[in-house]
Amino acid sequence: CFPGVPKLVQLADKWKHKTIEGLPALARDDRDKNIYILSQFPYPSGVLHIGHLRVYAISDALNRFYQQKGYDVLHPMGWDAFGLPAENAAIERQIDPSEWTTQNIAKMKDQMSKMLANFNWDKELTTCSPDYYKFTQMIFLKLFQHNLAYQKEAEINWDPVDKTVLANEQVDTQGRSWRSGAIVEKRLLKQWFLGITKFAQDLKADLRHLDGWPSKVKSMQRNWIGQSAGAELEFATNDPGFPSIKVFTTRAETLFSVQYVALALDHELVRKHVTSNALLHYFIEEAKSFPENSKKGFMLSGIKLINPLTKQEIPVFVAPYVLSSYGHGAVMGCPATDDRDYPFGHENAAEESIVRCLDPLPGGDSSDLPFTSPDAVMGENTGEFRGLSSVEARRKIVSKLTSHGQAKQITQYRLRDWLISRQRYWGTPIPIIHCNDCGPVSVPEKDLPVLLPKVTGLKSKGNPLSQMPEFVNVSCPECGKPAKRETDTMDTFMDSSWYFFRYTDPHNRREPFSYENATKRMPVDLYIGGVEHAILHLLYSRFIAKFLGSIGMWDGSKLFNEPFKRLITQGMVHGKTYSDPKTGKFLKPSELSRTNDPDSPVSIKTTGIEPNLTYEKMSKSKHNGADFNECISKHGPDATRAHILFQAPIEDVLLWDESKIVGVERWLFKILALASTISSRGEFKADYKTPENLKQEEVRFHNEVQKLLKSVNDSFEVHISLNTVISDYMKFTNALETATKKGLVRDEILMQNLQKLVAVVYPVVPSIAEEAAEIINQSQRWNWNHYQWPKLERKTESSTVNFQVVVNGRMRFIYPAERQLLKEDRETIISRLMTLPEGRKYLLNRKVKKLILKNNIISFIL
Ligand code: ANZ
Ligand code: ZN
Repeated sequence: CFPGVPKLVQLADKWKHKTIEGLPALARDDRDKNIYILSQFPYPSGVLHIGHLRVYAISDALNRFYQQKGYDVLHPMGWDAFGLPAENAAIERQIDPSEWTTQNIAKMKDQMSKMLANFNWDKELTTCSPDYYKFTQMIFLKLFQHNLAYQKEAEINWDPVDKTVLANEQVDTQGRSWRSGAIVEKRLLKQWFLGITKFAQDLKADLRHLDGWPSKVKSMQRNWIGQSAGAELEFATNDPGFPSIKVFTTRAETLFSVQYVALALDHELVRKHVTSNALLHYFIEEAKSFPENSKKGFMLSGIKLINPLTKQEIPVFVAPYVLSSYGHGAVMGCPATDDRDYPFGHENAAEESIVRCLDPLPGGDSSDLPFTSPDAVMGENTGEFRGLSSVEARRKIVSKLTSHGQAKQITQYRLRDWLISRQRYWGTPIPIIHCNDCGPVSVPEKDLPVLLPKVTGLKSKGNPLSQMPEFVNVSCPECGKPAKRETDTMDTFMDSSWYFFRYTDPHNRREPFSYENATKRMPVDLYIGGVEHAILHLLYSRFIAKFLGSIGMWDGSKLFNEPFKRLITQGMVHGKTYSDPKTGKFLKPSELSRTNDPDSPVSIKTTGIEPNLTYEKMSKSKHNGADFNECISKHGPDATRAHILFQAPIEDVLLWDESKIVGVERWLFKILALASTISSRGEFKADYKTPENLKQEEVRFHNEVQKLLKSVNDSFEVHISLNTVISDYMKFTNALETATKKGLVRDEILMQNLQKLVAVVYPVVPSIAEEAAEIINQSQRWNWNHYQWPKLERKTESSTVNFQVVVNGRMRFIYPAERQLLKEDRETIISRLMTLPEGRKYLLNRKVKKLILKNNIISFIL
């Protein structure tokens, strides 16, 4: 710490009340100037960590900046409060999850006020509160009424530890649950889905309009949606009960290489045969546990297909490598050109040799199989298409088959419908009643919310709702007969897919939000959050926003009903990590010895050797965590905020090194010292303008300050580059300090610029700004509005110039004179210079051949 730092902590306490309130509303120049700044709402785990500190430091600085510029800023905060951790904590501790959640929210809110974050607490929302989830249910019912929520028997991912269904996205590449880490099992269950795929095309196409999004995030979204243009082709069968099979292909020109068709395990034709074929049944049961790249297959020996182009007969296999939920769950197998079909064909259709149909482009090599390049030339045995490029042949083949009714050009998406059912307690109940006669029926709007019943002593994992007869047994809203309530709750991504709309109208009791409020405030202008949400949360939110737009609940047509105009993804915060170079073991602070000098080397206590130093994701096991509360109570919130913004550009990983905070602390003291020094130089007029007759040093100072002010402004408004803001603050402070110490600038100009400095540092270090403003106000009779963002002034030019006098190419002396001098004639200039001793020294009795005037140079050729 810089000596005296406790003072920074005291100052924050002194001004806390005022700073967390934000700015007193300024008289606004323009009522329509509003902005919506949002940081992703946290899960109420009970503690904020350094990563949160980073996000809220960013969003609060932007929030205050826009307030100072006279905007009506919406900067709300809330809690993403449903989900497993609360439920698990409740089971462990035998408390009500809502109680646990409420306590955690209180703790985290306190931390937010400790860091001086100014949020619109009057708009706070909590997703587990009935006055929020009532509207989550209402939105679900709107989806249901538009056929975008439906039930389907589906093979689901079952987490045997948490006893719940997981979305595909929640299972990692090793087949483990993202939360419990357990190996996920496959089960067949009736589940609720949302029809996000109906919006796939817009979700893909509209990414093009999101100029304010990092391109990395857009490409992640694009890949996730996975659009591919191709064709569906029909293969006739010899089964009169099942006359044809459709396959999806992006490479129709490879029809000449097709040697089999492979079907997914649950393809309709397979299901038809499985009842009468015990071997097939056995194969399918076994195949469920095969790896995804399995080469195993089962031939449906009675069935033959006809290649629609070559009319050849080909066999059909059942193969686990075919995805049931992509295209038509059927692949035309081309061992010669596809790297998945090649090993499969080799293993299963081996008696025939591999049939090739493509040659490489001139100069290329195709000796290795499979030859997968999509840019090729049609080879032997391709009839009328021989010699065409593969792209050209593809087009012609599809159009030929289309004219025979055997093909159709289509676009496929990898995106699947969104599985939202969860068999868990702590979530929004799905507002549906199942009736034997009427089927699934909406809970009438007047009966919303379907309250989550209180459960005392949550015990087993799993879903307690299904074991509560008083919850389950109801009468059908349509026919009045006994019926059963749905007991699944919703995926919590559903809660967070619309919360940004609710902030625009948080107290509306009738509807999720009013059309007017949402249309006025949405889209969110600046959305700040982690890259970990780059895919799902953003995709679901975009889907729901587009859906709500499509049914006229808001008008976002200016930006294609997109919810987030500009997206800022902050990088992670990594901690200083020490490990033993021999064993690789992570070391605790207590295992290290260090001197008081932060720059001297650290050593391992037991061995005396120097540990390895790396920066890694903070975690308990690496003993590299920085504690939010500790940091703030040691350095104060202002220094902490400035430090975290200063250390790295927003999008980059931030290497947290607390010792570097000293520089920031020193800077803050400099501001306070300058406030005292300059204020003590007298009393100044309140409303003076920058004087006209600036001396050259004053001009230089003035211009430097203007340049920095412009840079600070643009870093906030255009580039959102907050590390640059801090370094510009420091430059500004140093310029002011130098000018003050050296007496280069009139005191009134110092005072004027001190005020500007105080105003512009406010977004990042509000209590320092308040304190400095108070110091100034105590010594001055006027009061000024230190919240007003300074207007940029023109750069000025000095009326006096330091002319360099050059004689025969060498600079001889400096002549300070008014700029007007340049307009005088040659004789006047010479006689003015001759009044100086240096002028006489170089010019007396010499003949001037030439006199050149340029900028601040007076050059003589003698
Ligand atoms: C023949 C072919 C030949 C194919 C070739 C590719 C290369 P993308 O681009 O990802 O959309 N396919 C179709 N349905 C499938 C399913 N249910 N499971 C697994 N694979 C499936 O991939 C499209 C290609 O994936 C399609 O084009 C099809 O194989 C395969 F040299 O048809 B292709
Ligand atoms: Zn009914």
